[in-house]
Amino acid sequence: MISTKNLKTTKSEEIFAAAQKLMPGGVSSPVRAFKSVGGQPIVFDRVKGAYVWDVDGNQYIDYVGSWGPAICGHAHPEVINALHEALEKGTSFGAPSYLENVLAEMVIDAVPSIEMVRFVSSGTEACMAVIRLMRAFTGRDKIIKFSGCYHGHADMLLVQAGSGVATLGLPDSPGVPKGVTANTLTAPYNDLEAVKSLFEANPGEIAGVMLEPVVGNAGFIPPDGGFLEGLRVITQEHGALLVFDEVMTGFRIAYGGCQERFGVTPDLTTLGKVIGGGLPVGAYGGRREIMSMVAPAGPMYQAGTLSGNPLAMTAGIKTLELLQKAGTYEYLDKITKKLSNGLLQVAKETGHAACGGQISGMFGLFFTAGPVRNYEDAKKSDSSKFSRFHRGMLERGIYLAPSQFEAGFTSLAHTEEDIDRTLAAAREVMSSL
Ligand code: KE4
Repeated sequence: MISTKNLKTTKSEEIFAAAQKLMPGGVSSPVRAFKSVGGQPIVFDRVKGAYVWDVDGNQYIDYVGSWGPAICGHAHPEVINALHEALEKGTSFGAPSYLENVLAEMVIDAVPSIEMVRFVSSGTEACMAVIRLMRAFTGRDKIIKFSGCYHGHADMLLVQAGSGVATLGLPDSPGVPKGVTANTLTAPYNDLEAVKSLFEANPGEIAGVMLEPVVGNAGFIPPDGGFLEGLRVITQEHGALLVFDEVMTGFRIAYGGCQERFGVTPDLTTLGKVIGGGLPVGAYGGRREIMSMVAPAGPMYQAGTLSGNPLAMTAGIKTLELLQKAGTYEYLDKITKKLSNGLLQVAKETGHAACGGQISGMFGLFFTAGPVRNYEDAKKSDSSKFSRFHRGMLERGIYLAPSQFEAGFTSLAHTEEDIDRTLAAAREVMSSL
């Protein structure tokens, strides 16, 4: 394994070597292993604000933010204090708690499509449950997803998925029976004609369409104008449901997510990451008539021991309270625009074909002239150049997502100085690529 030169990473290497004997790939989630960018993963010791420190004492500006939850900055003092108080009352109830009412009300007030919500413990669980709900409500079995979109690791969604599946270049996954994915149809992102053809070829059989309304799991890919609106019309025409997987974009693209920002209201929405403030949470919600099918109100079964966990609810409530402060999304947009535009400018000045962009606190960069409108385009980018860029930035104290097929995240804790430092490092690295 190539270790990151110049950085003292002795302890990281020792700990990771031991980890690889204990856990598959030495990690609890594949994308953390740096497989696609090469080099040793950095073993974190602690995080605070926009920064992480590794076990060797190196400090980095963090643009992963635990893959989205750290939108207020890592270990925000108000979140930590709220958790200290909550801890005194116990760590898990397995019974109704008022905290669930509070966070449910905040989610319902914020997200246009959500009239009722169910909490679970991960985005994967939320996406699994929402597929079952789509099928229960329509009585239809087929679903449409888009290549490069990732909706967690449930069997029926591991079809042409993004994120770690794309990162590791896996053809999908062994262990998923053909029968399970037979009902999962895929289309290229931003291709309304392909969706229309699938509906025409499967009349009355498609329960609904599920997508990342802004893609983060094939790198950052925004919807073309009219794409989301078109999906809304097509699904309504065919009596199918439209589901926005906002696990990553929820409360990040806007307080009300993509559906608020783009003005397109789906029938169902999945959430995660930010609403847990760094603790394990997922959620799914939507129109009352659909959600009323979920047990025990209705017949569609879904359950979870730690669902609605009081600590996770507490961290989520405090995080959303912080995000409600005036100027939050303007600030995220401002600093992330400066970062994204800066990276593209540096690439241009150092002679590298690059494209990318940002919306609010989410951004991406591809080493290709572009445009990148779907996963097929994303795969044409120079991912080996991305790997060298990633390592060069790491050596200069900048921690980017360790894969071309991931988005980057900023937080309210990132300052203009952090962005300037990042761009200076990018100029050095890109000049040497
Ligand atoms: P989790 O089960 O990982 O909480 O959520 C799955 C999921 C669902 N939908 C979207 C749009 C997602 O982005 C995710 C998870 N995102 C990845 C990052 N691309 C999590 C990081 C990881 O897998 O380690």
